[in-house]
Amino acid sequence: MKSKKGRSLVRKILEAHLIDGTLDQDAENSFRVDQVLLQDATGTMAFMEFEEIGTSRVKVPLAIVYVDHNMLQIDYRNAEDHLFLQTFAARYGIHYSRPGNGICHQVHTERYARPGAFLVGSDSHTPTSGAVGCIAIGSGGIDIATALAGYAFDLKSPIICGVRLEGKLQPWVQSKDVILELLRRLTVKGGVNRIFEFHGPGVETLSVMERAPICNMITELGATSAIFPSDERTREWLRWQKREHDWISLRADSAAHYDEQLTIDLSTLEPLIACPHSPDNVVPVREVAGRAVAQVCFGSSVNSWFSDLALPAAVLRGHRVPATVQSVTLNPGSRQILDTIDRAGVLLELIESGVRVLEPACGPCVGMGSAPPEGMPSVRTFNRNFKGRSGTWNDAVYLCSPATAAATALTGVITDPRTLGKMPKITLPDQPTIDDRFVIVPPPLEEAEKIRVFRGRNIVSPPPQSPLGLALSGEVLIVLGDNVSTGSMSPDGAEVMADRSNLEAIAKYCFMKEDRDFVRRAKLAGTGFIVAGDNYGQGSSREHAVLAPKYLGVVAVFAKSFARIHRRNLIYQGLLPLLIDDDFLKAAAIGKPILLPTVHSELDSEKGRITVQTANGRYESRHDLSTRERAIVLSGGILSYLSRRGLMHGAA
Ligand code: MIC
Repeated sequence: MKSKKGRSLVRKILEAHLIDGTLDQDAENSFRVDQVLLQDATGTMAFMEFEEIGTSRVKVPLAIVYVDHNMLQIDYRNAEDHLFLQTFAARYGIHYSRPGNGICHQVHTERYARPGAFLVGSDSHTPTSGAVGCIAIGSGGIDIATALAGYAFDLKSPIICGVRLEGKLQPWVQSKDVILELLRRLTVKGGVNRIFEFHGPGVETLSVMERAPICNMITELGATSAIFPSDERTREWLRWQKREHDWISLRADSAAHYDEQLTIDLSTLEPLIACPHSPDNVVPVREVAGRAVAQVCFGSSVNSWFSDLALPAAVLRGHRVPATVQSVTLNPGSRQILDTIDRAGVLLELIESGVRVLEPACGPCVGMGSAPPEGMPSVRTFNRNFKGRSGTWNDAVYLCSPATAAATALTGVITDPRTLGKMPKITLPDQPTIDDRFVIVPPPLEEAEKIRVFRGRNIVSPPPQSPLGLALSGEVLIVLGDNVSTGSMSPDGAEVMADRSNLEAIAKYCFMKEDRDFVRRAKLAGTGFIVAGDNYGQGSSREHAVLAPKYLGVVAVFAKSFARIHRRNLIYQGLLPLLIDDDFLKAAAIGKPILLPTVHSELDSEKGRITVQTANGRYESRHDLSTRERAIVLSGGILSYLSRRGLMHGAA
């Protein structure tokens, strides 16, 4: 992130929000936050953490909580959690997007994201809003709780990767194929600590609605964010949303400096598909064409934009989905898009062809219903296909564009859409129906202070954070490979996610799909360690992936490398992310004792190493914690850190 001359767009927005730091390579910086978004599944815990800080009202210009994940009300839990969120939001000055209004990423991009803003959100796909030219970053609940209280957002200078887009997409090739191409090239860890900035002549060929899926799935590269310039296409979008007043022109200087550069010639891309069980397991659709599918799913926060739904309707027009396909579903990204496709006649066409229309919510993307049959391909326009995320442990989920999914829904087998002949032309309606009444605006402070927050039976505050001991000891509780997703520590699905507000309840499911004995073993051991390979904790921002193991006694995680958000979640909850090499991983075995005899004093020094005693002898693990991060872990987490420094009650 060097030169000030020839500044990238990322650099410009970061500079405009810089409170502390230099933005130099590897510098620790803090940024002023303009907007905060939360969703229900991460929001309940984040709100309880915000409460700990003891602020009477949020200290950020705009904060919104969207109810979009825990939508299957299978008992009192979600219903009562929603009441907690609604009353809490009103009490503390947070907008509340009611269930049914849509998925946070889509609604935020439609109604609130604006060029040049700095947005943080308690959901890993927050970067979606980068499509309108803002910096949008996902993080863990506790981090977002501090942002709500007005503290700056800390971020080590990201590596800025310029992606030059050239050419124009061919018929049947969509922007989803652009992000799948990036995943094919860079893998699920290729974006760690990077912000991807799209520039070049190909940019203007993509509307904001085509840019959004790319920004959404940048998360699958492990990236910090993605951004497009705010240009005439952005203006067009904001005008469509009746908020052209939010538009400003924002782009990189000519000859901007990028730390890394990539080029994608849009005209050379073909339809791509990510095969089970990783978003980077990408091949051309033609290579897997012909496989019979049991399910096709349209929609979600990635691909619910107008043509994502209108194109499948046009492809399926006059046809019925084959009887061999058990279900074809659509979960629209927002009430607005549902209304828009209804008025445009698209919805009726989809229903007539046999598509099962679900409510605007995350739905099957997070295993909230519509779980597929075991082992049978489910083709989805979503963003993740980690094993079991769909709700069926031995699932076989493929990720692709709406065009490929439409061709597949038509034929019943994975189909390259180019084999369908001429692509139907899609015309955008003049205007969507703008209706913000499903977002409840919080009352003014005097009124808000009288509101009693409803605390349902499943609202259980997390235990207080306590300082790190002088030494740590325990046994190895589990040994894992590369790219373990947070869905392993805290699984998706209606049953488990309903317990997001209750740590004791959710801890029961920790690693349940990998190792049924983990919870019992951890409880018996009392304290212990996780040992894993590369990119540990990829995927979701859910801090429950740290809180649940911590609740069960895990005190530190050894891994070859960590995913960005999960690493931060560990630190902010007072757990040590320790770096190891292959030999340590290979030698690790469940039940083996581990002692960190001098962890406190070593962490309190500049050493960067932590001594580990194992049955095989002495080992020096590494850490890459900044001075502040070390102090946070020593304190036992961010809340304890703030409290010990007399910094509670929110930023001044
Ligand atoms: C996801 O797509 O994995 C989720 C569910 O939206 C998560 C948030 C969560 O776990 O609550 C995310 O991406 O952060």
